[in-house]
Amino acid sequence: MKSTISIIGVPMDLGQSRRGVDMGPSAMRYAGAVQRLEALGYTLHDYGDIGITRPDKQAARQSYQLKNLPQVVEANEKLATMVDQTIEKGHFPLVFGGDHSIAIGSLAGIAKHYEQLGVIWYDAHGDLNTTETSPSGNIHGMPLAVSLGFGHEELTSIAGYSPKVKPENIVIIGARSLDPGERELIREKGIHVYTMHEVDRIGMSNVIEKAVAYLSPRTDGVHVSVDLDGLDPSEAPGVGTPVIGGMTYRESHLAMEMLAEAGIITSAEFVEVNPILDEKNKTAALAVGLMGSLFGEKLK
Ligand code: 5AB
Ligand code: MN
Ligand code: MN
Ligand code: MN
Repeated sequence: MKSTISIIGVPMDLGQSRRGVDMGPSAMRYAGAVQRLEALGYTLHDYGDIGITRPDKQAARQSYQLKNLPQVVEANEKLATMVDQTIEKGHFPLVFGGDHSIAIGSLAGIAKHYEQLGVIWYDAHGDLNTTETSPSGNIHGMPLAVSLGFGHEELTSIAGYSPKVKPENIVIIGARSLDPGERELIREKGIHVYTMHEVDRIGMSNVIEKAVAYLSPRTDGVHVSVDLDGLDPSEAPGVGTPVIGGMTYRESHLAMEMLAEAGIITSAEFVEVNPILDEKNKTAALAVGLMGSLFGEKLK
């Protein structure tokens, strides 16, 4: 892994309907993210938080079929530029959310640097909805579809190109809540999904081995997008869309440790930490622990 890590915070809650997830970056900093990674020997640059334009009236939140579309587009354009610049500098981009709609900007900034970018999507959800299939109008349920080139044109065209990733370069891990349109897209595009059924059946160790064996030869970089609701709500209570029956603390650490060992990860983001819904910053601390594992704590 690169020796310099650049943290970019995205204090955004506009891609969904529950307030508080905009405080995720602060909570992860408070839980000691910078110190944790410095202790592993990395040089850290914390670029602070990007500025988010809030809709000026409550009414504006409801006035689009996609909630807060203009503000989400603006934030993701900014994020894409920031991420792009950190990669230009030779740093490892580590993005703190914010709701998962920010993956649109992360991937937009990252993907232009890779011919075959791989993506590991650690999440209870597929985030593969489009304007047509979304049951909620929440953009945090759409970032993976958008990055594949499906969805609202203002979202897919962020950073001026589309698509960002190819369906065959994606692996979803931990899914247990998929909407009908998402299932259709998964089937149609042949996206690799390890649902909780597979995690239970073959174990996390085999899931990650298979994911790494599949992605490693076909990709030239891999982004890991960790939605904290991938974990069971008993371990990660501070999330806006909890789904029972998720991955455990140990399974998640094992996953991150094995990714560290594989040495394939070139960028990462930790999203959906909502301190308002959390219990004494437990979920933010969990996220920071997972960062420790992803950046090789166990290998030291
Ligand atoms: B998250 C749902 N599929 O589209 C939708 O937390 C939930 O980033 C999306 O994974 C959850 O609204 C988005 C029902
Ligand atoms: Mn999720
Ligand atoms: Mn998600
Ligand atoms: Mn969520």
